Amino acid sequence: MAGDQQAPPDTPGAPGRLPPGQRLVPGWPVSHYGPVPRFRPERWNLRVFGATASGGVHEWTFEELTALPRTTVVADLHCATGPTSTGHEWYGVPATAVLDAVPPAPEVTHVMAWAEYGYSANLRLSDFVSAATLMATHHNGETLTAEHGFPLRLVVPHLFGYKGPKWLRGIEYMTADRRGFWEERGYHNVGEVRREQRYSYQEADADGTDG
Ligand SMILES: Nc1nc2c(c(=O)[nH]1)N[C@H]1C(S)=C(S)[C@@H](COP(=O)(O)O)O[C@H]1N2
Ligand SMILES: [Mo]
Repeated sequence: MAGDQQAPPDTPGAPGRLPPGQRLVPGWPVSHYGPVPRFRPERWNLRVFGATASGGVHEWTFEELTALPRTTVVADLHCATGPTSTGHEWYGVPATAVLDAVPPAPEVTHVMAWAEYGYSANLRLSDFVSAATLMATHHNGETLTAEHGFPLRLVVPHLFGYKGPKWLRGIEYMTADRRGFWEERGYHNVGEVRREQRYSYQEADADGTDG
């Protein structure tokens, strides 16, 4: 690992451009709660459910998912506890492709992103449809590794890392907000990096997002 390597100044997340309160860490640490799930292609699906416009549930197998539009996003990864890793080129399905394929009911305001073992993260619909939000299958030109979320991981570059579930399995359309896994355990309901929204005790200052 290139421990003392510094990104050039014009690279997103280079030291000069680190968001407030973040520190650059070498390489790409692995950080999550619980075990790393095993991918079983015959059982795997991505499920879109909740307040869909049709009222139905939509499921993609992994093969079907790879037929959706693809995009590349370069972004840094900011953990709410401080570490930032840089140089991530994500490739995968833009979140907007989910909305196009499975339209939400007009009342939908939030989504819950679900992962294996019940991990979840709630997002405002506006964060989910942000142009840089994607469901990544690849990182720096290679298939995601198991510990970084293979086969599918949500990436929401402007939000802290806990808003991007690794081992993504579901998108639930919601007509009201509901807290996800870390949001129920003291982390900020919104999680915007730029505004340093790390912990739930800060929420009184966040515009109307009190849980
Ligand atoms: N399923 C799942 N996804 C998760 C987490 C987790 O505990 N479970 N942790 C999140 C947190 S807090 C961070 S900072 C990033 C870390 O991603 P990395 O291990 O690829 O660096 O994963 C996020 N996605
Ligand atoms: Mo994190």
